[in-house]
Amino acid sequence: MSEEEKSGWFSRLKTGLRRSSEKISEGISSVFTKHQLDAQALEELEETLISADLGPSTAANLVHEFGKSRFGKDVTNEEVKQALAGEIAKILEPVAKPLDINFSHKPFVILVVGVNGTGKTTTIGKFAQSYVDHGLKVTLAAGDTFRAAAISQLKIWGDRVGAEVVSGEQGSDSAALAYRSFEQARANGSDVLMIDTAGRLHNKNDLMQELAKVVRVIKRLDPDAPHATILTLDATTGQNAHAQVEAFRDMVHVTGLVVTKLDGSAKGGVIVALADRFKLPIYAVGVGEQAEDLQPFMAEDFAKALVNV
Ligand SMILES: Nc1nc2c(ncn2[C@@H]2O[C@H](COP(=O)(O)OP(=O)(O)OP(=O)(O)O)[C@@H](O)[C@H]2O)c(=O)[nH]1
Ligand SMILES: [Mg+2]
Repeated sequence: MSEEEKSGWFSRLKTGLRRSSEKISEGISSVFTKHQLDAQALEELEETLISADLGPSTAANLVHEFGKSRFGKDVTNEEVKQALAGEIAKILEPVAKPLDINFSHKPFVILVVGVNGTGKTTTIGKFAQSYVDHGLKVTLAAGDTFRAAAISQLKIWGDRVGAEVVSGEQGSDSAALAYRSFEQARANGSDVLMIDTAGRLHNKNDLMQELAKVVRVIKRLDPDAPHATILTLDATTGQNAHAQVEAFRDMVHVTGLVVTKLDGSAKGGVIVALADRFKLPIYAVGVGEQAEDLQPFMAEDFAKALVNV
């Protein structure tokens, strides 16, 4: 990324996170009117962080770390924000890992799972665009055979980015489709195969069975596949994201997260709580619906944007 692109991206992240960062900023301003970091101020700071979706345990840890070095001292709002951004960045640093493609697998198979509406199909389109931009050949599998609209949505992305789309009839077996897409991606010399999945079936058990079957069937062609499994999470759902990680982690081997809809969400702080609790890599974040709205997750930038420093 060039410096210009970087600063453009940072300002978009900052704008996107404005509703989240306002909450934290205003909370800090009202806490530190008296400028002394005492027990009550720390408690109020903790409440502010919880209300910004950082979660009770992460908020407690952050405030504890922060209080250790500064308790009883005079502090300014700006110092509080800077220090907080630093502590948040420390939590985020270990999970800020882009999705690396291992080219010894051809194709490198990426399975994308998540609750309906969290951004699976859009995220696939965005990743596909960036792979194609880097000169890679990409095949997409319309594994969400549950809805006709899902198949056409993926085809639109395929046409847009120049990726072959393997699809079947609505209601056909998604595991069979995944198998066929793998064979086709091998035959057409693809570097990457991305498999879309349904977010909702008749019930959670059906979804679990179907995802397990997709994985089982893919492994017949390559025991190491899928080589990455992305779970998409919608930032606007806040704390509910925790339950989604737990549910999907039990079904499939989730290797990393993509957190979408950070533009305009007031719950962007949930990323910090997720990072602290699950330690799963955050491959990228989504700040809009267009192909260029997916960017690698950068710990320090995110921490600064969240606290608005
Ligand atoms: N503002 C915003 N909208 C997004 C983002 N990512 C996805 N969307 C929108 O969210 C809606 C749902 O996205 P999809 O990609 O269809 O979600 P999905 O997980 O495939 O949904 P199902 O196929 O129903 O399971 C679409 O209108 C997307 O354009 C994002 O980062 N920001
Ligand atoms: Mg979809």
